[in-house]
Amino acid sequence: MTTAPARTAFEDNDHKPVGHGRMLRKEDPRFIRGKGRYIDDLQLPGMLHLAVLRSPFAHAKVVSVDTGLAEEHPKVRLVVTGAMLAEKGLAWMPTLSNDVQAVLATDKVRFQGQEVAFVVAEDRYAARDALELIDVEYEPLDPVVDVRTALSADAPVIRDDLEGKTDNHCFDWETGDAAATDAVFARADVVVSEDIVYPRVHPAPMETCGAVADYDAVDGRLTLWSTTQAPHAHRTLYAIVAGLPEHKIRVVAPDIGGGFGNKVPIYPGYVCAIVGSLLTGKPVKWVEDRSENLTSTGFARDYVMRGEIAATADGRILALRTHVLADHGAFNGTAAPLKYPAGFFGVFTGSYDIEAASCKMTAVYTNKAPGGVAYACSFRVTEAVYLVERMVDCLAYELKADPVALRRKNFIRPDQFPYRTRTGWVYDSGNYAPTMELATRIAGYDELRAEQAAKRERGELMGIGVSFFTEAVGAGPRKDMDILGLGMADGCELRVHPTGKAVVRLSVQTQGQGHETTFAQIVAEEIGIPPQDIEVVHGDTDQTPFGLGTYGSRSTPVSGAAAALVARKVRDKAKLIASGMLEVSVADLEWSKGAFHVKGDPSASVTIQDVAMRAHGAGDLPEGVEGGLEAQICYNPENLTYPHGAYICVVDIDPGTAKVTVRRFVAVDDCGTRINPMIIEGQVHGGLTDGVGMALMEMVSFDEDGNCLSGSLMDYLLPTALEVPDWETGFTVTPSPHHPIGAKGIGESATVGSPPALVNAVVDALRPFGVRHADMPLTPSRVWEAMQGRATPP
Ligand code: MCN
Ligand code: CUM
Repeated sequence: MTTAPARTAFEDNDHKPVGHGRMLRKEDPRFIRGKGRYIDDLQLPGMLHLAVLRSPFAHAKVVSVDTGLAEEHPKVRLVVTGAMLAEKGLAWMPTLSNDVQAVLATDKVRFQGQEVAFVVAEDRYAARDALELIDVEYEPLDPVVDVRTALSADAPVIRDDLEGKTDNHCFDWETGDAAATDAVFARADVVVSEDIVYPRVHPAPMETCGAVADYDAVDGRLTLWSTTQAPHAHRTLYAIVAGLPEHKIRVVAPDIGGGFGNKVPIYPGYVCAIVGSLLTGKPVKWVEDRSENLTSTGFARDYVMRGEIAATADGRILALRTHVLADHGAFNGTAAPLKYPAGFFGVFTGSYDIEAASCKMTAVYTNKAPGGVAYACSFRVTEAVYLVERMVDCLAYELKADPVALRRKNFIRPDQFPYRTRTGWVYDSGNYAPTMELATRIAGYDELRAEQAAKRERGELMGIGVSFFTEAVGAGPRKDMDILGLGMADGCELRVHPTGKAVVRLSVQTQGQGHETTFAQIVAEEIGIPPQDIEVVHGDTDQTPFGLGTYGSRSTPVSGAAAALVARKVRDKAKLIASGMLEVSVADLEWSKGAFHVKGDPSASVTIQDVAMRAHGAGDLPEGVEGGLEAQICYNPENLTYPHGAYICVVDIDPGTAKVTVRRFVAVDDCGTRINPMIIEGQVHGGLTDGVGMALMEMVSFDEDGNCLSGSLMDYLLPTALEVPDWETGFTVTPSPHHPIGAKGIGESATVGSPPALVNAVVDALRPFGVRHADMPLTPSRVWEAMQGRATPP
């Protein structure tokens, strides 16, 4: 274990010239000069612009769509309706969860903001103007807005497009052992239950979604530049949906201004852009505006959970039980491995060694935008961790136990790893106590408790919140995990050029995580070429091997492993060549970063650059060795990786206004081997900020007619530097035993771990009012309600 002193981020591997270390980001010179290349920067000759007409109603019959006036607009080239798409068999497309979703509405609109028609015009303004010339006659229907009544007998049926559908039931899902869990609950000394809502939130990336489609009718090639986190998977789906041959489709993800899961699904807008280009023969650009992004693209969470925890009187946690009502919106657009309709919610047993657990989930359709798995969620580990970490605090409340001590007492012990949970997940490695210990040390936990006691005497409201999480990231072993039948393995290719410079080609795609830097560092560590001499190519299906893309913090666990292994493969070949150059057997060679040495003769050595030249140069290579120095692999992970962390938050609440101020936040993360500490710190800072947003400010809400009330950043509040404290970070290192370099993912850890710490802190501050739980977002009005002893309004 390595530990960082409090309030510093500098580490042992700070200044390594080669390999893992705190290296500045290679992509930043481009970004800080304003030279990033985003979708909307793309200008092609003759390019046309597309705008989408969206439904004002949450639920309505589409009686007629009259496009006559719009077509007369002098700058309009094309107007397309659902009926026109239906003629081509393109009105519906599959979602990532094997449901179907309307590209353009034909029969009904099912959420406010749903795509109804599109216009392609000579410029963006004309396209927008012409939308107003389209006359749609709607016949409004009662909307289903409240997830709790979606299944009642008189609820209107939203998905009457599905054959035989007579209700709004989406799916049921169960995990764990219900009977065993009930038995443990029956003999427990203490049982605590609580209703917990994880509200609907939105990833709200800085750049909204968009695409430029360019169909070349002569050679039948489609190029689609789009804001996608998964270019290869999208290419395959376009091939399947549009019937275009896959080798004629090129999907390019240029620079992406934040994804956070929002850019995993295929949106109707992308398909409309493709149709627009097919029909006009011109490149067509579609870029949505902020409101379109907030109201119609993949949301996150929206779980209504009943949690129950059973324990002994002295605080030994015995079992967890939960019932979940999941709101999936109008189409099940969840992006998750097919066998996992609730994502990885099954890890809701958290970091604790318990006897039994069970979960029963019912998912329903409502008249809201589709989505569900997004916003740095680790495939719903966010919801799972929030549930268990709130329940452990509810138990601490009832037992009058210290939340740190209660957690420590129940941790899975280091000797129990690999640890199989009661819901069947195998945690690869973990060492929880030292991580918790470091967090309490940085925070000065005992002093904080003393300060709190003194303040309570004076009627001041100070809260200390703790959370501990274990994530499951790196989907995933292809025997269990696929997206619409595509196995979740990743290709990687490495070429070393004659002069010893290298190019590594990845199937994953960065949205700001710094892959151009960190993947160069992984390869550098393995073959000793400086990271500056290694170019990372990604985000272009024509340039990179197939793989499933970036989400679920899988890039490091899966593609990171691929990059290390492909580099080792190249190094193995380099060793054969070096043995020829040094005229010794392979067994007599030693590798030390960047060069092969003859054992016992330090003067006899060749560098990797020497070998690269030889591999391409004149002269003989050893028997059976081909020229060139390159390799390709496809990596199928053996298991997920399970990073963990301990977070401690300190809040002050103004007793007069109920406003919460986050005074301090300590985050100790363990993501195994750390590739770039600076980038990790950036990921953690971002995720913690997300956590403050969700815990205190963010919520997608609807009125009773299904109007989305958070369609702008005036209403959907995002945190800024003003709402967040100076983050205090630390780390421990528990390598993954099955990952070639021991690395685990980090990209979503802080978003997963921080909301419970914050809510636990607020609830802790409200202890004098007898508050055991209050739902996010803890706005002043909600905190005020809690102080008055009233439950959170839905
Ligand atoms: N890293 C490291 N050492 C480790 C683990 C990771 O140095 N042990 C580095 C990686 O090399 C990478 C970064 O940290 O540069 C994140 O790695 P990883 O945890 O593998 O996550 P991904 O690269 O797969 O990123 C996806 C993850 C997800 S799913 C969401 S959602 C999210 C997140 O990343 N979206 C982001 N962080 C984001 N950060 C930015 N700036 N923008 C987004 O859209
Ligand atoms: Cu769940 S958001 Mo990320 O996995 O792209």
